[in-house]
Amino acid sequence: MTAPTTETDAAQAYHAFLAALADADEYAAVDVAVRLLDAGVPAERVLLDLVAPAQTEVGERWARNEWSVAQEHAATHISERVVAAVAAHVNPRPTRGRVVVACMDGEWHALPPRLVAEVLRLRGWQVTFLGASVPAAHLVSYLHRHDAHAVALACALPMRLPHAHRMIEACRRSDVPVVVGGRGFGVDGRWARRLGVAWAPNAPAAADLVADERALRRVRPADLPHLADDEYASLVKRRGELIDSALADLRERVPAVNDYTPAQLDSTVSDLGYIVDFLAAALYVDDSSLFTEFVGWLAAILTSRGVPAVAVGRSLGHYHQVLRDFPRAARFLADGEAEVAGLRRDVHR
Ligand code: B12
Repeated sequence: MTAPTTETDAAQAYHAFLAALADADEYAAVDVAVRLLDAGVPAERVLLDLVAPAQTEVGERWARNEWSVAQEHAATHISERVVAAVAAHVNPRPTRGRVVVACMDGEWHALPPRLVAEVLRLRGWQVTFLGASVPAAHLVSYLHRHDAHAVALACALPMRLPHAHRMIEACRRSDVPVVVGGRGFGVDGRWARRLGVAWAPNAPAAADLVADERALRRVRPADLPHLADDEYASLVKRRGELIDSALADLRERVPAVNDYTPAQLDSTVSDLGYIVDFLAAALYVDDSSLFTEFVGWLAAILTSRGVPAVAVGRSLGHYHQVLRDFPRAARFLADGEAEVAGLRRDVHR
């Protein structure tokens, strides 16, 4: 391959990389990355301009039901191999303090923070990457045993925000400054601000923040006075009962549900659970847009798999009825129902 000195070369490399992911050809994918490095492209750019956008595209293809879960898993595995190959190719020696990078408890999207970890390493930090789903107690005991300059915590799913907050607080109690990132905090980091923690939109910004300890510590406290209404806590307590009643309601109103295969039933129960979990997270940060964004996403995912958006609207309506004495939850559910109704209008236009 020729040196990617022009935009066209970079675009060609990206297409070759995506094609390698689509063919589950790890050798071709590693070749594309290594050739870019050999042509003088900085490792950081290979990670952020090749691997990161390709992974986002993998997600889009899965969401549109063009790629199966198996294809997504294969592609992600290859991207992980490529990140390891890039890291081994450059392999800088640390000259700065230790930064611990970890995923929140229950968070399995380890590749995005792995990219952040590699960028920090490239910039001279000694990085300990703890990977997916790290329980808060284990993270804290690790921080106590190792002198960390900072901890970087990743969250890809907004429904994990209440857990994220507990984890951030646990790190704070150990007096280690925290930076967070990932799609779970919102595209503009607005939910990180609500939780009172420094946020970075991408790996380079995270590296800049980590290098500026005063900025890292200069954050406004969490802003969660609404939690006093107990809606979040009650919803979490009633999770199982809510899902059971929503399923019973679906069985009664949509007879086809009674003929679902065990796998279809499983994903229906998961979706009913996601609705409760995203609603709980929205209540936690007191932001209806967290819930409506999720509803739009869920409707799109189901529609691309042949399930009409009206099914989501029906379950939202059920939860709305059951939770009518919870003013904030009822308002968020009404917003969600309006979102689904808007999507249906768009489809029929
Ligand atoms: C691969 C993948 C998985 C893999 C992860 C494997 C792994 N080793 O990482 C597996 C199969 C485990 C998975 C599972 C699920 N996934 Co998934 N996944 C993805 C996918 C396709 C790619 C993730 C990725 O690597 N992105 C590339 C990175 C580079 O992008 P990025 O997140 O924007 O990262 C940049 C910034 O956000 C920031 N950043 C990111 N992390 C951090 C951390 C710190 C500390 C900082 C400072 C900055 C920072 O810097 C990065 C680079 O500059 C995404 C699609 C997507 N758009 O990301 C879906 C996606 C995130 N997954 C999704 C879903 C729904 C799920 C599941 C719920 C699916 C299911 N039904 O089971 C589960 C949940 C599992 C869990 N509890 O965590 C949805 C989330 C939608 C939503 N409404 O929130 C997405 C968006 C797919 C989609 N298009 O719908 N997934």
